[in-house]
Amino acid sequence: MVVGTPSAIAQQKYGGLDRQRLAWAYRTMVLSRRMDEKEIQLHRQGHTFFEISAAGHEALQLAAAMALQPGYDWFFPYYRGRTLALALGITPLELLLEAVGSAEAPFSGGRQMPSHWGSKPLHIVSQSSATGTQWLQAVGCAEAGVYYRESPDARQGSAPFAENEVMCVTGGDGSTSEGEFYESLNTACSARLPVLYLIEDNGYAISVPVERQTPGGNISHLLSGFPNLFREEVDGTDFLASLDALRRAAAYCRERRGPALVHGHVVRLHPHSLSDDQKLYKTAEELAAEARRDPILRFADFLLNEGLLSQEELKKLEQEVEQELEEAVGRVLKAPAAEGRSAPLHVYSETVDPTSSAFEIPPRLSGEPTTMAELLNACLRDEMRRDARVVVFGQDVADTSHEENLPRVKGKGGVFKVTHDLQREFGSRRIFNAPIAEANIVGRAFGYALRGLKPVVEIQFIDYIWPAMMQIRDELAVIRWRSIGNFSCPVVIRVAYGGYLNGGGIYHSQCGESIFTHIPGIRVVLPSTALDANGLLRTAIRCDDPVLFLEHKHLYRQPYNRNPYPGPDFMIPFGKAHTVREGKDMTVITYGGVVQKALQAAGKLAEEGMSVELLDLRSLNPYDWEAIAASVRKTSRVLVAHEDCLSWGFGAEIAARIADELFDHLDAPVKRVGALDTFVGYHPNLEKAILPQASDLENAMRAILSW
Ligand SMILES: Cc1ncc(C[n+]2csc(CCOP(=O)(O)OP(=O)(O)O)c2C)c(N)n1
Ligand SMILES: [Mg+2]
Repeated sequence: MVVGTPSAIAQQKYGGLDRQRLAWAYRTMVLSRRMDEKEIQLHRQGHTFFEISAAGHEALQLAAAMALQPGYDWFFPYYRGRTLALALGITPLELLLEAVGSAEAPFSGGRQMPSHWGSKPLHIVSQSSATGTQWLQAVGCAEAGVYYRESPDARQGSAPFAENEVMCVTGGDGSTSEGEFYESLNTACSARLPVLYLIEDNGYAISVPVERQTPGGNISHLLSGFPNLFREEVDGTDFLASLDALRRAAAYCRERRGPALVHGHVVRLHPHSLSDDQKLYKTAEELAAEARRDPILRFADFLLNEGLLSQEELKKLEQEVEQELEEAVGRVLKAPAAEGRSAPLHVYSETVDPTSSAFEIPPRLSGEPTTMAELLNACLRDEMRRDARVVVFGQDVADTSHEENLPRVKGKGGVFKVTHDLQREFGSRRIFNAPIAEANIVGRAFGYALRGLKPVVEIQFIDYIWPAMMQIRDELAVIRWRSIGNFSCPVVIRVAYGGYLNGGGIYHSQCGESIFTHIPGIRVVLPSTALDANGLLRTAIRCDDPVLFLEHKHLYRQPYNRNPYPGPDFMIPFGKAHTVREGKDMTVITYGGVVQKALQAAGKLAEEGMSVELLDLRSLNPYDWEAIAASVRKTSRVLVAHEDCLSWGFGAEIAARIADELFDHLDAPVKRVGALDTFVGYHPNLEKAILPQASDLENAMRAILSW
């Protein structure tokens, strides 16, 4: 089945490969297979801790590598991609160093399981174990290339893109069941992106057969309705047929006709991984039939039958492989193991410290005080003017997707208008709407950031961030750590959150900050005033870590938190609390929507002569422990208050640390105020009972002061 008309590729004999190249192809497949077998042996001997095999997939992967170009095209492989990696230029020594988890393992320093490689010079992106996150990342990577081509101002450093580059993304039959697969096709097909999907269909996802994954059992048939998508089905155990198919697909992508999907039927000759026993769910007949389709045996037969290589020549190649492997194993077994003390490295950027004085630039105030929404908008405008790499996308963020209508409409610019009017200045290439698919937004942003762009994406409500959680938790937060700093994706995710709305209900009032502060590798920032929002967003955009930037909906347009415009350079470092009011009798630590409530309560107590110190943390990861400790040492009494549910909340962490490190300074128990452990109800009576009110804070303060 071929859909679309690929450009004519000369049908030369043996795919135009000469004897030498065919011999190299055979050797590479054998090397891959023998490495799998060797790693299984090393596992039995206790030298490695996991193994996952490419056996049966070799021909298809080799064909992909030969149809494309390392260091020019981009590769998002999955964990079964050993032959692809070897054929693109990763060495057996490098793979084995990863397998034993050596400190010298070049891609992960012993952090990743074997078969999760990534090489910057070869454009092989560090991969996770999650099935299906790679699809959207490849799409974002392709968009970044298009962006660079069309926006010369954004190019920095050497050759950030290549003409006609192709993103090759691979995955198994099972991983096409993930929603993100379809979310990626949505954008790749709509924007005709040069993404080459290679589906390595071995008929199983661990023990689940393909007909239980894919309606009709055939993914390329299923996708027949997707516009602009080239599709071709091929016997992936036949090397030359696979090479032909992949070359046609690559040509289609290079000609910018759209994405292409090659559906290769392969066999999984080994169990899913060393933790699996496939005899438990495959019959002996099935296993024998798979063995007969072994791509290496098929290729050897072909080479012999065509008289291209003799039996002796094949043997000689196999012996060469054996020797190369033995040498590599000998070196690897002497290599130093990963050391525990390396663990903290590369969680965050090691070169850009957003808590440093470099991010402390004072405001130059001008004009009348204005709202948080306005000053966020001003910051985005300033940063987009300053740096052509800043790209904004999300649901409804554009003024209109019909650009030609811009002169005739006022423009949407976000459901809270934070991005209003930016499209008019910066155009639809730099600020545009995304489909209602949160993983799509974050997964694509990953691909943009990977290539040095600065995506500032919007998730419309935190209540709906959860489809993006896999991309946030397993990808954005981890990529720097898992690749020992070789790759990073410093995306800014702006998210509207919070209640106190009188009618927000369950699905427009959530907080959830502690879910994200619990993830290492991601900064969490949460301003309560217009000025802080402006300065902290600028720091978020200029820093080198992924940032979750939480914007409280109730605070977007309050009269009490307005400020004048602070100029285009104003920045506030992360991890610096703001002392909202000074006091000596007790400390209240809070942030976001509760700051104002705490201020009201403190004002009441002040009328009775009690003096409360109020800290607004402003950023939660990192948070300002010095300011907390200094204040608690001064007042000896402390309340931690937040809008999110009380139990397992951010306050629990702060309270525990105070109890641990400041016990000697306390004159009263550490108290917490938070929402009831329920959801936020629609009727104002419910919301009032559920979310912390100024009176709740006042009562807690009185209780602490009465000790
Ligand atoms: C999101 C996610 N869910 C579950 C798993 C556990 N898991 C690892 S591989 C796998 C099967 C994948 O099958 P397929 O995509 O067909 O690839 P194959 O291993 O057959 O090459 C599963 C369920 C995972 N790694 N990621
Ligand atoms: Mg499979």
